Amino acid sequence: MSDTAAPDVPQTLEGWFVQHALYHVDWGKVRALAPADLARIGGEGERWLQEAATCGKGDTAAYAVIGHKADLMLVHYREDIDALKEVEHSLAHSPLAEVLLPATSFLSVIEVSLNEASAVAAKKLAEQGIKPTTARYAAAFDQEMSVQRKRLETRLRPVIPSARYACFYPMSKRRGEKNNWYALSGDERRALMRGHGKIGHKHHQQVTQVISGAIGLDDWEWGVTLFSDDCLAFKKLVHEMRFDPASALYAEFGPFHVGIRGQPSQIGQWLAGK
Ligand code: FEC
Repeated sequence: MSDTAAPDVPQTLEGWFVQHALYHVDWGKVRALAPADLARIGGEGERWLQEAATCGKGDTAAYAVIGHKADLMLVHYREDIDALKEVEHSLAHSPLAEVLLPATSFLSVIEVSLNEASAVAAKKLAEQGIKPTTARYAAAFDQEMSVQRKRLETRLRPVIPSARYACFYPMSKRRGEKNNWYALSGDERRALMRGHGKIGHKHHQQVTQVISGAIGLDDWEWGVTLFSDDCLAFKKLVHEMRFDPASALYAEFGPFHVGIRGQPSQIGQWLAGK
């Protein structure tokens, strides 16, 4: 998106591309494997995960998912969509894939909103009498946005938080006949997001959230990934947000997936049921 778009269209910065890839394990097949084959798949799985996690530009983490929606969630952060395809393809051709069945996946890109910052910049320029349609305005606005980009770099390209638990779900903003997020004014949306941020901030010591935008990329508008060492903190945060108007009136949610972080060295033991 251009930095000079109308200020009421939320400005965003984008970082890593993200894939949440969920798989079932074919446990019947795993149980029927000869011990040597199980050891080979476990060893190759460890090697593959280790390589994916240390690829240099991005990160990969594995989670054992609780419940029947999936068994394994892989979260990949990569520089671009091509690199996401590469990691997906390399898994499909690895021995680990012999015991995996795809469950679902979600494609998005880490997003930081400049909704507040761009409104402040636009106001500042208006106060200086710089008109929005002029080249001077475009240059000054771009300058401000590049300052923000530098400030937010570590949030745009993070390492996957090392917390023990992750909670992932997709969501969209409601476009109902009565409550339509996209028909609100910029000021109304900013006020609602301020309220949202305030509630979120109360939980920021227990939960790290990564918001990734999926408009034009997948079936929901955002991916929400929460990381915490206390999985009850997910319930407390999401519950409190349900009462906040930004969620109560304007949010639609997809399926929730909660997983326990596993290290590459654990995958062989995990497949063996230990
Ligand atoms: O219009 C948009 O920009 C929507 C993008 C967006 C979605 C979203 C959903 C959730 N968040 C959740 C947790 C937190 C926590 C903090 C927090 C703060 C923000 C800010 C923006 C923002 N969130 Fe959000 N959230 C979205 C955008 N959120 C903007 C404020 C500034 C910033 O941090 O970038 C507090 C973080 C901190 O202070 O350290 C925690 C959760 C959801 C899912 C909604 C639900 O009801 O479950 C949880 C989409």
